[in-house]
Order: sequence, then C-alpha cells, then structure tokens
Amino acid sequence: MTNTTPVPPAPAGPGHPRLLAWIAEVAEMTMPKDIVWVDGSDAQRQAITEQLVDAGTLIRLNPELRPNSFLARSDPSDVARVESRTFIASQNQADAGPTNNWREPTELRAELKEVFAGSMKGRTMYVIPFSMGPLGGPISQLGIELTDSPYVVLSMLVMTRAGSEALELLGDDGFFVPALHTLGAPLGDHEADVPWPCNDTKYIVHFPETREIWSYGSGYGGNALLGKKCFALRIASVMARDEGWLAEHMLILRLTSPTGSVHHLTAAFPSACGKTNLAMLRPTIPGWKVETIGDDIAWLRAGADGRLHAINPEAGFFGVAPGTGMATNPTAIESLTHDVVFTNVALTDDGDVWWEGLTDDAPDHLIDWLGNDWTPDCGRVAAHPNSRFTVRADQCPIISPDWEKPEGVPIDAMLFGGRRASNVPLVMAARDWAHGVFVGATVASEQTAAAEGAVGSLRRDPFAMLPFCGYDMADYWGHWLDVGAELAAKGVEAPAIFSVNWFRKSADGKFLWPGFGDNSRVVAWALDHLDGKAPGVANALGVVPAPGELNLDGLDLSETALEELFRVDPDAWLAEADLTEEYFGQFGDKVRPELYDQLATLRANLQAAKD
Ligand code: TSX
Ligand code: MN
Repeated sequence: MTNTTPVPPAPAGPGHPRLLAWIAEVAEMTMPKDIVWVDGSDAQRQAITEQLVDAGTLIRLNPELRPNSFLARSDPSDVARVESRTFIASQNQADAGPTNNWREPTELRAELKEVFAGSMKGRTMYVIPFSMGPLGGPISQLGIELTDSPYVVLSMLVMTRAGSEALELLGDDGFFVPALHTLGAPLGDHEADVPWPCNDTKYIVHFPETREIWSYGSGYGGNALLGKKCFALRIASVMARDEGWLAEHMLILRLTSPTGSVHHLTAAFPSACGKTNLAMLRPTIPGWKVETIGDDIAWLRAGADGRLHAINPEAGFFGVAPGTGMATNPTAIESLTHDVVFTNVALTDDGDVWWEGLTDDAPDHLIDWLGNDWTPDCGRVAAHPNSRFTVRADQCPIISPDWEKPEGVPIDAMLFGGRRASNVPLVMAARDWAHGVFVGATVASEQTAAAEGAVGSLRRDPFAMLPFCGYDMADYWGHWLDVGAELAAKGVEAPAIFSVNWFRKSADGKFLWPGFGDNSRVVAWALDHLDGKAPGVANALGVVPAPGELNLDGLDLSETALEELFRVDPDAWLAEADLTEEYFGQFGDKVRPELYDQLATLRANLQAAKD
C-alpha cells in the first residue's frame, strides 16, 4: 500500500506501540481519508454534532422544548441488532455452543479482511479510547473503537467514558479490547453522502480468544456501539469465565427500606419485560426508596470482603422509546428533558419527539420515523418499535450517588424474570445458589412481536443471555455454579436468587398483577425474606410468600387473583420439566449434573404435590 493514511500523534503523548500499530494496520486496510483521535472534549463533540446536522443525519429538536437534543433517522433496513449475522469465531466450534453462530476464525478473518478492504474510503476514521466502568476502577476494562461513523462517536461519548482519560489509563502497554467498526459505505471522490450510510451485508464478529470485535455494515445500536453488547457482554463473558467473574445482562438497583436498611439487587429479563422500567422503579409502598445504578449490564466481581460487587459498565441508557411514558416510567421521561439523541422516533410539528406510549393520545400530525407525514388514522406506527433514546445516566433523577463507585456495590439479591401468562408465580425464592442457577438457566418468555416467532410461543432465554453469551451456554451455567462454589468455599454469603413474573394472566386473559410501581411490593418481600423477616413457605417450585407477608395495602387485588398468582399446576409443571429436559439435551454432556439434580428435585416435588 503506497498512500496509507498517517496515524496522527496520540493526544496523550508518544502512545502505545501495539495500539498505534493496530490503528496503522486498520488504516492500511480500510483506507480512510484521515484519522481523528476522540478526546472527549466539549469542543470536539460540538463540532461532530454540527457536522452531523449539516449532513442531515441529525435533526436539531426545538431548543425551547428539548435543549441540545437531536433526532436521527436510520436507513429503514438498519433498525436493530442482527442476530443472524452475529458470529462467535472461537478456535473450537464446541466453545461457541449450539446457541451461537460459529465461524472458523482463520477463514473468517481472511473473509473480513476482504470485506473491510477500502471500506472507509472517503471517510474519517475516529479512534475512540473508552472505559467500560468508572475510569481506573478495579472492575473496569478499556477498549478502543475504530469507526467511520460520527454518529457512533457521539453515541459512545454518551454510553461510555470515552476520550483522552481512557487513553492515558492505557499507558504504553495496557490491555484493551480492539473493536473495529465500519459502516461499509466508502465514499467515492465527489460522491454525495446519505444521512445514514450502511451496507446490506453485515457482520458482527467476536474473536473470543483474542478478545477482538469486528463489525461491518450497520450504524445502529448494539451492532455499532461496540462497548455495549459486543464488549460488555459477549467478549466480557469470556473474560469473566477465564478470570472468575461475571458479565451479565442485568440492571442494578439500590433499595432503602422504611427503617433505613440498604440493599442492592440485580435483575435479568428477556426483552419486552420492562427491564428499564424496573431499573427506574417508583415504589408505591410508603417509605421505600429506589435508586438506579444500571439498566442493562452488570459486571460482578468479589470485593475486598469476598462478596460479589457489581458495577454498571455503561455511562448512559440506550432505551427503547415506545411504551415509555409518564404512566410506565416517569423517571425515564424526566431523564429525557435535554441532551438526548433520539433515533427512529417521530417528529412533532413544533420540533419535539413523540412515540407510541409517550402520551395516551397521539398528536394530530407527525413526521414518522421514515420521514413521512403521519396522522393517527393512517394505520402505521409513528415511531419504529425499536426506536431509542440515548442519554447519559447522570440525567436520571434517581441515579444513585454511588453509581460510579469504582469497586461497585455489594449485591444482596438477584432476580430472574420472563413474560409468562401461566405457571410461573409472581415471586419465588430459590432454595440455594444451585437452585437459583437452575431458575436462571430455564428462563423462558412468551413472544410479543410476530417477527420473533409465533406470538405467545415460549422462547428460552437463559439468564436473558441467549444472544449475548460469548461461549457455550451450558459452560456458562457451569461457570455460575463455580462462582457459587467459590463463594461458599470462602464462607461468603452468595446473593439470594429469586424468580419473578409480572405477566401472569387470569383464565379470561387479564393481567393479575398491576406491575410497574407495585413491583416494589415484590422486591420488598424478597429483601424481607433474605433478612429473615419473611420466611415464606415452601412449595414444589421454591419458597413463596406466606399469607400476609406480601404487602398488599391499598391494592385492589382479589383473594382469587392472589391465589392464582401463586397457583402451582403440577401437571403443567411436569410438562414444563419435560421441555426443560429436552432443552438441556441440545447441550449434550456439557450440562452439569447439578442442573439435572435440580430437575429431578423439581419432578419429585411436583409428584409429591400430586399425591
Ligand atoms: O415494564 C413493565 N413492568 C415492569 C415495571 C417496573 N411492563 C411493561 C412491559 C412491556 C415493556 C408491564 N406490563 C408490567 C410491569 O410490571 N406489567 C405489565 C402488564 C400490565 C399492563 C397494564 C396494567 C397492568 C399490568 N394495568 C392496566 O392496564 C391498568
Ligand atoms: Mn439489553
């Protein structure tokens, strides 16, 4: 290559030889017109913002209504993560497991080099040094994203701690995860750009052994903001397996009881269960206080006291807009009053944003996410169902003062939930860690959108990690069992594990539980249970609230509804146990005997309940 773009000097000094060599190598391959270091300064962020406004990628919202906020409309074909094009390229296929798309790494690397060749022509390549987790924290990790998308740069500045401080922490030989991203839309000389460049061909590739990410063809969300799902879950889950920690698809909350006792919990839910709503819970029971620490990802490690401590590796929320309103998540709405990037929501006539669920009644006229006129009777949605807000976490009015504590917060409890119209009780405590791992491993959720499979069909989503685990799912369950054994060996209390289900329905198809802020009642029971104040009663599944333990004050919940919320149908559960055995079967002998022991216990308990 003769005309390779020179790598400009790093802002932090002479720099990191391996990093500089990688940047030069990528520049030689992708041929950007220039290279810019992202320093995290306001001046640079504003310049990139202006450039995106001029290019038509961002529309500035009415500053009187939504200061410093913007709307982006993606290409209509580039609106979500692409699981079919997400690959785990481990040396051995068995390490990726049956639930991931595996590719042979040497072959895929060669293929990618061809695809990436010249892919940044005519564009600027940005170098984004970023930290997942508080800068310099003991649980945090550094990464470098190379991208030709200025929209990705702005988003990474919101979602991570990006800029020169992260670069300085790297020193001249620090470890980082190299994360290479291109839109796959090279620009010819004098060729006009489009507002949302991308490519119909997409690759979201992870090399777990070398901790590398290569992403091609998409500018959207988890495909392109590589710190989030690609690094903080898929690559980090492998690092966590190798190093004895946990990288989880979990929100993090702090709860303070009326008596002032403080607890921290994490919770994992498949999509469409309202995880961000729970992360910003507004309790309906008096005296309880909730603070948000994270809404999507938790990294957990043993702290100085041996207990598991969690950090939120992210610095912002990339939340689904539709369904977010004053009734469902007032805290989120209050977080979105300024400095927000919205993507694929609708534009109002006065230059603000709207989406389904923001208000009960839609405005009389909008410009929809595709840029077309929209009226309430037109028969189409105004905002794309996967439209998003991108906002810094510190704009959340209930963000915990300790959300950036480098050593994290000690975790007392973990919740696993799914969307289940039947069978799964409102809340249940696992008997011990291994039982909790079984509960997490068997999480399933009913499908809400036709695109995901038949509506109402059960989809397994163990630990809500199905699309995000960078290695074999059964090995991952084994790692969870090992983490519990490690805590037990040290004589340290492991977090208590609970199953929750806000979505159980009556025979006539009505939700039995009011959900939302009233979920504080469930969380309060869980915390009382682990404090020994609500011992509960054992049933075939686990431990459920004893009569009177669940605070139902002021709730209009009938006795029959309460009964139905906790009813165990042994035959339905025995059928579910058969499905679980079948599900485990696909992982062959990688499923640890402890989990089959749990299945046997469940069946024995159900049989006993029948007799
Ligand atoms: O987010 C939800 N949560 C968790 C809140 C902390 N949702 C929305 C899910 C889609 C993302 C819920 N939907 C919850 C819930 O707890 N519960 C339900 C089901 C439900 C919907 C409406 C009502 C009650 C339950 N109430 C009325 O219709 C008045
Ligand atoms: Mn998520």
